[in-house]
Amino acid sequence: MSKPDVLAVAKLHPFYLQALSSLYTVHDRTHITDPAAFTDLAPRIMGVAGTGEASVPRSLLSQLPNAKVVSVFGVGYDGVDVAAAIEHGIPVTHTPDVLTDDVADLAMGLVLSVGRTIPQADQFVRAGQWPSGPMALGRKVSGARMGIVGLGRIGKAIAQRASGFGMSIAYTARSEKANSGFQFYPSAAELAANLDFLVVITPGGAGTKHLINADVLKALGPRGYLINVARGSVVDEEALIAALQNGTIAGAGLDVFAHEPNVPQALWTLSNVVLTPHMASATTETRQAMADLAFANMQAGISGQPLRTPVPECAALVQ
Ligand code: NAP
Ligand code: 8YV
Repeated sequence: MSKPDVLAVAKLHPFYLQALSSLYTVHDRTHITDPAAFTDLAPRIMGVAGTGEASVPRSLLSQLPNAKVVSVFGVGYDGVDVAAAIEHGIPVTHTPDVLTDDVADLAMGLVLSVGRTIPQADQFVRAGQWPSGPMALGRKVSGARMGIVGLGRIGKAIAQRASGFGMSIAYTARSEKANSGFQFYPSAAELAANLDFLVVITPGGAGTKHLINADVLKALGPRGYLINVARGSVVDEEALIAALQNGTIAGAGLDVFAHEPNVPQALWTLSNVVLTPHMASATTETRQAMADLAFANMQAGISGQPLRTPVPECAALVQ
C-alpha cells in the first residue's frame, strides 16, 4: 500500500523530514517547482508540513480538498493564512513551549554580546590587536534595565533569566498581565524611553508589522540597545539601520531579518551590531523536540486523533 502524501511548503529540518518520511511520501515544494504535476497531486495531499516562516496562503489551501492538518515546525505561524485554513476546515498546529528555553537563552546571549562586545572582542584578539592597546569599554549588563515587547511564553522566560542578572524588568503586550510583578507600559515607545535593553519577542504578521519604528528607536536613545528574536517584520529595518548609523541607538543584536536569508549589507559593516542567522531554537535537543511534536501533530491530524498543539485560533475547529 502506498504511503499517504504530504506537502512540504519549505525546506524541512532533517529531523522533521526523516520522521515524516517514515510514514508519508513527502513532496518537497512541488507546488512551486512543478505546478503542472501539483495539479494532479493536490487532491491526494493529506497534510502540509511547514516551518515558522513558511508561506501557506489561501490560494494553496483552496487546492487541497483532502488536507487534514497544517503542521508547523516552529511556534510562530505568521506565514499561514489561519483564517483561510479554518474556512477550509484544515486545523493548524505549531510547536510551543519546547523551544522557549533556547530562544530565551539566545536573547540573553545577544544582550551580553552587544553590551559586552563579545564578538568584537573575539575579532580583536584574532586580529592580533591586543598588544597594540585595550578595547573600548563595554556596557554593564548586570543591574541594567530590560524592557520586553511581548510577555508570552518566551518573554517570561527571558524575564526570568534577566532577573538572575539583577536586571529590572518592564514590558509591553496587548494586555497588562496581572501579578507579573513587572512594570507595564501601554506602548513600545513608552517602554523604550525607560530602559537600556529593549528585547522584542512577539509573533510576526500584520498585527505587529513595524511595531518597532523610528519613534520607538528615538525613545530608546543613544545609550539603548535593541534585541530582536521575534520576526524581522516587527522592526522597521530601514529605520533601524539609520538609527544604528547615526547613533540614535547604541547598538543591536538581531536574530531575525525582514528578507531572510538576505541581510542588508549595511548591517554587515556596522560595528555596533551582532548578527545571528535565525538560530534561536537551533540546538540539537530542541530541534529534535520540535520535530517530535510537529510529527505527532501531523500523525494525529491525518489519522483523525486529537491534535497535540493546535494554534489558539483553531481550538474551536478541533473540539
Ligand atoms: P506567545 O506566548 O504567544 O507570546 C506572544 C506575546 O506577544 C504575548 O505576550 C502577546 O501579548 C504579545 N503580542 C502579540 N501581539 C502584540 C502586539 N501587537 N503588541 C505587543 N505585544 C504583542 O508566543 P511565544 O511562544 O512567546 O513566541 C513569540 C514569538 O517568538 C513567536 O510567535 C515567533 O515569532 C518568535 N520566535 C522566534 C524564534 C527565533 O528563532 N528567533 C523562535 C521561536 C519563536 P498578549 O499576551 O497581551 O496577547
Ligand atoms: C525556527 C521560529 O527557526 O519557532 C519559530 O517561530 O522562528 C524558529 O523556532 C523555525 O520555525 C524553523 O525554521
